[in-house]
Amino acid sequence: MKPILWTSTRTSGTIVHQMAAASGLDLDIRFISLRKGEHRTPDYLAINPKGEVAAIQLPDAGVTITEIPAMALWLAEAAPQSGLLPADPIGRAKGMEWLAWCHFRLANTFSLAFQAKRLVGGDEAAAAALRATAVTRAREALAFADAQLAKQASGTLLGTARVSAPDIFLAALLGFAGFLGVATDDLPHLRALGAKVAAVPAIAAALAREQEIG
Ligand SMILES: N[C@@H](CCC(=O)N[C@@H](CS)C(=O)NCC(=O)O)C(=O)O
Repeated sequence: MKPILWTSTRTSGTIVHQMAAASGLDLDIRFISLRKGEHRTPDYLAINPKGEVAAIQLPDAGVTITEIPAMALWLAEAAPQSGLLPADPIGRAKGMEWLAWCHFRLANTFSLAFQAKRLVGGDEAAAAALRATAVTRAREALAFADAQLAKQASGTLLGTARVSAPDIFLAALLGFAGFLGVATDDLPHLRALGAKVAAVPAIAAALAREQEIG
């Protein structure tokens, strides 16, 4: 049986959907609705007990892989020609380093802004303060990434000609910053990376599919 990518549009699952598209692998991509609670059904919890998207289910192995860096690693291993991660040990470790960096920023910065009200139990003033702090931290993180990208003639995080999994993740954080109203006009290297990722035909097709689904 084909591996199955369980995801949901306009969530962190979109990051894995883009990586899966860039891998060129023949995956069965299944979208579920968080709004309808489809991630909390017994059937889905049997696949991913965390009740979250994304998840890559490997029916033949009887295993489900979760957490973006782990899913990126599996995709890179399953599609070694994709360039999702470099093949050499140092390049691969640096790729994992950037995936971990993006993942940590997503959890401790961007998510705080998106979920501020829920995290503070509905208190509007506390939510506004948390959101403001998170937005400042998001801006700092993106400025750091822009400065690192400036050192690479390739314009990619790992100095590769093709976009890698960390590039896809970082470009998604740039997109999230747009939703949060974080100014990024003065981060040209990051914006150029965002355009480079969006121009990869398989990634553009994946994003267009998500738009269609809504
Ligand atoms: N650490 C997880 C985060 C997954 C996650 O939080 N997914 C969210 C969507 S962005 C979700 O499924 N939320 C369901 C819920 O909170 O009930 C990862 O790397 O994939």
